[in-house]
Amino acid sequence: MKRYSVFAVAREALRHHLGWDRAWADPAPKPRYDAIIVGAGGHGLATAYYLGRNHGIRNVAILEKGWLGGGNTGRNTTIIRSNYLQDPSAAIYEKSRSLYETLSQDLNFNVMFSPRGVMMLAQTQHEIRGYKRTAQANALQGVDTEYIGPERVKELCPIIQIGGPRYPVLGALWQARGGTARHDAVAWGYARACSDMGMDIIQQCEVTGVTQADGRVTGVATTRGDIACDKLGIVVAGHSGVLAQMAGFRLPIESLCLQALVSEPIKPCMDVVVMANTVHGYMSQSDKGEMVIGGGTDGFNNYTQRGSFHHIEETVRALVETFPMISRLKMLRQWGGIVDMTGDRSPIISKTPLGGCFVNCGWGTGGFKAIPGSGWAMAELMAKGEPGPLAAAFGMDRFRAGRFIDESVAAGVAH
Ligand code: FAD
Ligand code: PYC
Repeated sequence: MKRYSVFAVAREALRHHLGWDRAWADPAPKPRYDAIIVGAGGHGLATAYYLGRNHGIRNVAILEKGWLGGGNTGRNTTIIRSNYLQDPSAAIYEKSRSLYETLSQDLNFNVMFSPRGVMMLAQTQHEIRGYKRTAQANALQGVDTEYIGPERVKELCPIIQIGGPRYPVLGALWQARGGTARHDAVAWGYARACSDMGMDIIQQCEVTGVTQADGRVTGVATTRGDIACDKLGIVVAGHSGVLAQMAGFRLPIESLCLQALVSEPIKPCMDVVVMANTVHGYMSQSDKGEMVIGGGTDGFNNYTQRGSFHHIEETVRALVETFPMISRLKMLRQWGGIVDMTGDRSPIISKTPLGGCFVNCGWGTGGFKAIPGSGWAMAELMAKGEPGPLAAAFGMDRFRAGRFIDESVAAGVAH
């Protein structure tokens, strides 16, 4: 595949952009692969990419029932941070954040990583204590965060109303190297790199069954025929329970809808990301100028990708208190995605009771930021058959053993 560069852009500008290659191929499925990944979201594509790049396993298919990046990866509010409390979480999220720093260069695809800084507002005494504790834990973990006071919050984000009527801003947990990236570009960049390594990305191909013999996976049944494989990675977020059932085991996952909305584009007014977890809202400004807004999950399990009106109302009402200027904005679009929630709000990167079958799920409301680190860890698990240091704590056996990795506060999103 031709590399993207300033010279390539100049050359194509001179010939009416007729010389670009397709970013990824559209192959028919082969009868057999060394490894199959189900789900062409960010986590599935990143897993395939690091299987090829780090472990030399390239006879790989990524099967996607819809279009690549059309699940939560293309529906999220793109916040990237690593300010988690527990050591295993800080390790994988910080690995991920650091991979984001050079992802555009690694993939030769501009993922528009923007380390503009993320703040989590403290609006109660309880949050002040919680975020100070997190800042101290992060210092020990080598994650660069700090607790800042309200004046600094106002300086970093002038459109905030510090003295809100119900929930004044008392301070914030600030991560200067957190930020955002373009979500579609992350999926597209990994897809292009996978295709360039000779991997097959097969869209419109739904996995409908998992075949097995003598306790090991042998392949999958799909809407485009049966495909054999030695190893299977299930990376389907909100549909993890469905795939696990096909493979014959159960997962401690609940599927819920999380929704977001964007306003009409306005002039630049906010160059940091703000999460206000007590009032259930978070906001950033996209490069197009839209205010990108999200709230909490629906209060009931479901598989719709729509969301509900009362949540939009609650989110906007809460944010208007902290950002009065958004009351004047028209909202343009709203959508939902099905997030996969575990009880401890931490992911599962694990072997399963079925030999050769591995699962990566449970990223819930917070897995966009984790895509590179999760792909790295899942590829290592699939290649070696055992988890490496990044994934070791995230096995599904922790729910049986009671070794929870409680991140319900760091998850930062109401659920
Ligand atoms: P997905 O992108 O959902 O990919 C899974 C894929 O599997 C889908 O494309 C699906 O079609 C496919 N699939 C399912 N079943 C089958 C089958 N049977 N056969 C074949 N393919 C199948 N995270 C953050 O870090 N920061 C945020 O700001 C943030 N905001 C969010 C806002 C919203 C509104 C939502 C919904 C999520 C948000 N998240 C955020 C969470 C984040 O989006 C997800 O954790 C992450 O994108 C999950 O990626 P994935 O690759 O695991 O899943
Ligand atoms: O995990 O940072 C996060 C997040 C923000 C909005 C949704 N998830």
